[in-house]
Amino acid sequence: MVSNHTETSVVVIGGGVSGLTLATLLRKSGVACAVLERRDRAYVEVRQRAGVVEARAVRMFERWGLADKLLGGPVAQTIDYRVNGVGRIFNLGGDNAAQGRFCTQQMLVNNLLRELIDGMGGDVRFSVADVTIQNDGDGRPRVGYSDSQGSHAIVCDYIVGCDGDRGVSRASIPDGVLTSYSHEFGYAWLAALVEAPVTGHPIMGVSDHGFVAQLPRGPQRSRYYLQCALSDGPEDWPDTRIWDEIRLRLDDDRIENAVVHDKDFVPLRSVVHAPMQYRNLFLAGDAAHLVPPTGAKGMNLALYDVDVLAEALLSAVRDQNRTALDRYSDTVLPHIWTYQDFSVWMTDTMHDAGDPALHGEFRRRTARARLDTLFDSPAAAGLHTDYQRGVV
Ligand code: RFL
Repeated sequence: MVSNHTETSVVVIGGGVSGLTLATLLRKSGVACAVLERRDRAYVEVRQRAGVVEARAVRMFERWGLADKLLGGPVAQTIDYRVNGVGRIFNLGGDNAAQGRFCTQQMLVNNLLRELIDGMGGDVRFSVADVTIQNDGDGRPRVGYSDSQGSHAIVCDYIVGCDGDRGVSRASIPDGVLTSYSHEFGYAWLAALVEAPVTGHPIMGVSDHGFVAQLPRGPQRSRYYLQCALSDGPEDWPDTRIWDEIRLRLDDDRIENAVVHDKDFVPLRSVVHAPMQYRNLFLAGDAAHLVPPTGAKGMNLALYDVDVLAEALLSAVRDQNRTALDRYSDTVLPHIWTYQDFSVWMTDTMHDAGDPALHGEFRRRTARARLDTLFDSPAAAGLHTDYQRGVV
């Protein structure tokens, strides 16, 4: 077995959307950086998740001169909020509205890989295992890992943990440093990728039988989300049940069965780990916080973190000024809490307004009143639009 020691400025652990975006921003700015990813490139390229890059994040990519290379075209500026099959179209547009761009997380990750590795010769090491972090303040930080060639160590100035909720970065921080704040909603979503496009507007559907959504995932496909029990698994949801429930919850018998490509079960929960830094280790994206997917903010918050972090790392590396880096957690957390609040609002509203067995008739009526307010009050509609765009 070979043992290698190398050196760089920033080691990014995790080559998902946050790690690859950060590495691309740093590389573009001339900062030396290596990404360690435990999966192989083919796996990372096909992993499916989020769908829309919000308007704030579009502006961020424009600012870094990357929007046209990385993002797709403008996204639908409407949401069809349905209650038991009756639709009302909420318009996110308006004159000169900053627009989100349609870009599945998979498309963005593929474009980032192409730009970073194939375009800029970036250093992304796939299929690594046994990542260890030395960040005890005694000398420069050091990241160890192994791969098919043997064991390796990288000496660096800064480490960024972009390795999701179950990664090694947050776990390496000593007990007592971080506080975890969490909320469990008590139900889950079945996420089904199907061979059927959205034909009208993206749908967020309230129904007496539980929540249902249909969101675009390319010209031929869409993803349906169905509220289900936390204990549910694939054996509880054969394809025929999925289509029966979609027809029932949207109150539309005309919907035809189509191919279901995959089914994922996602427990709905909200978590923040704070502070998002310890010595020379910084956490970004799902490694630091989780939101329920109802507000479609997880990827967008990850992009926010790495935007702030990239600027702070540039100041630290290029100008030897650590002020912004030391304030990283304090800078991003207010934004994270704002969108935690929006995600809780969306989740409670869309689920409480549906099946009264969940939280009772009183909560159902207040949640439906909240939805009505979006259509009755221009002030409420304006605020909702700003949340959707990510500019609150
Ligand atoms: P990722 O994308 O999970 O990437 C983490 C990477 O770290 C690697 N890794 C390791 N590498 C090295 N060593 C280790 N020990 C490692 N452990 C893990 C992993 O292999 C992976 O490559 O986290 P990141 O970058 O923080 O990005 C977060 C987003 O992926 C996430 O927030 C979104 O997908 C959330 N999300 C949505 N966000 C939106 O903004 N809009 C949406 O519409 C939206 N829909 C969704 C979603 C998440 C969903 N699921 C699956 C929870 C819909 C669903 C169903």
